Amino acid sequence: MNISKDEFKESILVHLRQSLARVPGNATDRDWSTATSMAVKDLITERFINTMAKHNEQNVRRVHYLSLEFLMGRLLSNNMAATGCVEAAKELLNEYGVDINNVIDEEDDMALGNGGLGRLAACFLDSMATLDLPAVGYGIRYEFGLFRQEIENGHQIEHPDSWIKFGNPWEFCHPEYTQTVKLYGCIENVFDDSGNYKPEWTNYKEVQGVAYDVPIAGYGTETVNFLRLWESRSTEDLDLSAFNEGGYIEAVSEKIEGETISKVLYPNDKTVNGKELRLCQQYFFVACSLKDLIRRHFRPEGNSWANFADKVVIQLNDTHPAIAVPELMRILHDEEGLVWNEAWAIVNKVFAYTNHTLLPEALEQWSVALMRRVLPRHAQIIFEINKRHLSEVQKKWPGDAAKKEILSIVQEGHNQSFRMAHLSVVGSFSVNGVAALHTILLKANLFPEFDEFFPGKFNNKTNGVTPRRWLRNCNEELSALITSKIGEGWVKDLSEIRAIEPFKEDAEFRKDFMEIKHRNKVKLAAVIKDLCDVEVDPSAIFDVQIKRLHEYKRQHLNLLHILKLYKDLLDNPDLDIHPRVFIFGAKAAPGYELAKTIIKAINAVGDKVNNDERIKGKLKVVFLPNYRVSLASRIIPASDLSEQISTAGKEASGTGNMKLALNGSLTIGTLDGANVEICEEVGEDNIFIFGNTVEEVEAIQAKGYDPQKIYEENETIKHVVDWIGSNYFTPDEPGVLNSLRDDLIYHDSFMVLADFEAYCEAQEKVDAAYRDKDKWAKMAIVNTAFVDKFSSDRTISDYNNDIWKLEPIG
Ligand code: 26Q
Repeated sequence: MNISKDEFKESILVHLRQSLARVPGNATDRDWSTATSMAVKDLITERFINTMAKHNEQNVRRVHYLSLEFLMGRLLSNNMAATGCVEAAKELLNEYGVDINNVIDEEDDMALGNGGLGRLAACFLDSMATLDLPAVGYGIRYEFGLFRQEIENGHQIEHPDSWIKFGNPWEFCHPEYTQTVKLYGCIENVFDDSGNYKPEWTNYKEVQGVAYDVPIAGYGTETVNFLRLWESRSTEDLDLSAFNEGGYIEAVSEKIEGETISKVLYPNDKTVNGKELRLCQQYFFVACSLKDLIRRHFRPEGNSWANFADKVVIQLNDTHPAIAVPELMRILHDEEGLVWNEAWAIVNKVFAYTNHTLLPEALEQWSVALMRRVLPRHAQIIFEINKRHLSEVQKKWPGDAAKKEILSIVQEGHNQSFRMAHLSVVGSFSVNGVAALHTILLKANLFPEFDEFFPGKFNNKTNGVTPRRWLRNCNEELSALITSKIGEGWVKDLSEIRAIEPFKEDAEFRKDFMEIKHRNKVKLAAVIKDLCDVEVDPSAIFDVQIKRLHEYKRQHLNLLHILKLYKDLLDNPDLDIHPRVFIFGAKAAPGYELAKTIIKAINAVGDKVNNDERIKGKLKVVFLPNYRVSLASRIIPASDLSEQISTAGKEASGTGNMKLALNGSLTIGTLDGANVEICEEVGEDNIFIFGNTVEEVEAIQAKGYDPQKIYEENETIKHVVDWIGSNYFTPDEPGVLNSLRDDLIYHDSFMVLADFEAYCEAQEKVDAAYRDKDKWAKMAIVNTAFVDKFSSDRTISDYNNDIWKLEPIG
């Protein structure tokens, strides 16, 4: 803190009184939360001002992280830790009989993202600031983030998430940075005096973007970067003209149209459906951000387009902001008058693209017809980029039409469309995957021709998570234990945590480690009681699967195993298995029927199992509603077993796997995504790997996968699949789970049945290992000690050394 403890405590009281018009006697926990946040924000603001002054004076090179999603979660606890004022805040609140934990719990999650990709962006902001790198995040200030999930009668019900209804104490609104963006209209072919083509964009609609900044405080450093989120507004002109013609109501509804753009986050995280509003969102935030960073570039004297690429690098978080490539071409060529090749040389030095998926249904394509309507000039520019790209292809592979078709940005056919991944690869100087296996598959399966055409462009950056949020702040007791043994250096340099590994031989340490896990489980049990009204025994194995609901992630494989155990116990109530609590947290995309059916199935099985006295409480199945960042911080420290059971080759990386391992939860998983690297780090003896490998999956598919054959030949599988499809679990809603049964027998696109037996065997090994308390403790300690590679600080250092090449500004 750069003010005294007493001054900081006083500041909370001043904010309570002067910003909120409250006194301690009538302040609610929400008021205390806001007042405390404001006092912490003041601390951060001083550093923010200093950081920005330094960056501007030194005319630094910056990275601009463009992302449609930032899943920030809550900020108070992190920001207190970053500025070292936790103790002071606790003291002040205590003096007024207020529990700091209740105050922290008042904050609504900033849920401006779907899942892994959005949370990764948030972890990266934390690491970039902590490593003193000049970085700006750009995104959208959605009025409604990811929907709030309620479970009614076992079904997912979506509600709007109005996270700013009480205001957002962390942001600064900057109307002076408002940008105006054009959409729709047409392009007039105009030629200037010298006969040069000067396309003119006419008949467009305008919308404004208002900037809101959230300061991002590095941990244990003075650096404070910012996340700039754009909110859409109607331009005043548009209102006025309609108003003057007497069209008041029309003017107001036009206004609503303008504001629609930043209204709501699209809740699907895999299937892309080419919706017009989504394209408007993408262009809106990209156009505002580019204008904003160009304005910043030209502020210091001496900067020009000639040194733009020396000062600016832009990281594209998947293809969602890929329209930035033609937009920068448009600015440089149409507005700034650079010739095409000069403009393209700049563009190609500025952009780098991160791919997060191999699933074909998740690769973005925009229909040419839609693009022409919404962004007519961009459609032309993409065609021009493609024409020049294909002429290079022609030089390398003369006359090879097949190569051109594969490498083209344009997908021909009755619905001609733009392949945004191809546009991103062509427009960027770096393309990276997010885990070693993912990058191998990216090069070998998704983009082999591109890899050949652009040698050296593809590279790997294995994901990571911030140890501040995902160990230091979510698991205070374990953090204190670690710090008591090896000091607190690990919080900023996670490689230091390896020094706790030798303590696995220390009986006292093992006891402390496992007692902390137990206390975390006791706390989670209270949450489960509160949210699900189910009593669970903290000495049971807490078996956790928390992630978006998707067939490829195979929550239904987990469920089939639960059914097998349930049947085994009904057949033999004295069966000697260690009691287990199966814990799920997952949101399904609202239009994804099978995913929603799986949620219903989990809840239906839970209802039955949890109330069946015959099995003597040996199994509990709970589905925690409204899984989100703040709930993850409570589940993860209490987990014994981490379910990472996607079909090999389908999960690009996973990041929950890293958070759970870091908190001493053992992984049961396939050789997919970053699981492969977790296995390398912790060693095969400290992880439960099972199932078909990528090569085996490919071989089975090549031969023709036949789930029906497995179903008919394997008695256990037949039994559990039929059981799910019967009305045993859903007597009040006959047939609701039929689609799940039928899918498994007739499609099973993600090979659940093919991995079922191997999964059950691996689960038996888990059961056996858990009975040996010392062995389990050692394994858990090794996991915490040896996953330091998965710190997002390491990931960001790699991005910086290989791609961004920024100087840290201390
Ligand atoms: C695209 C177009 C239209 C509407 C929505 C979307 C959309 C939105 C979000 C598409 C994809 C996403 C999110 C993808 C995602 O979260 N991917 C995950 O990224 C993580 C971080 O790299 C990986 O760890 C996960 O493996 C990957 O699934």
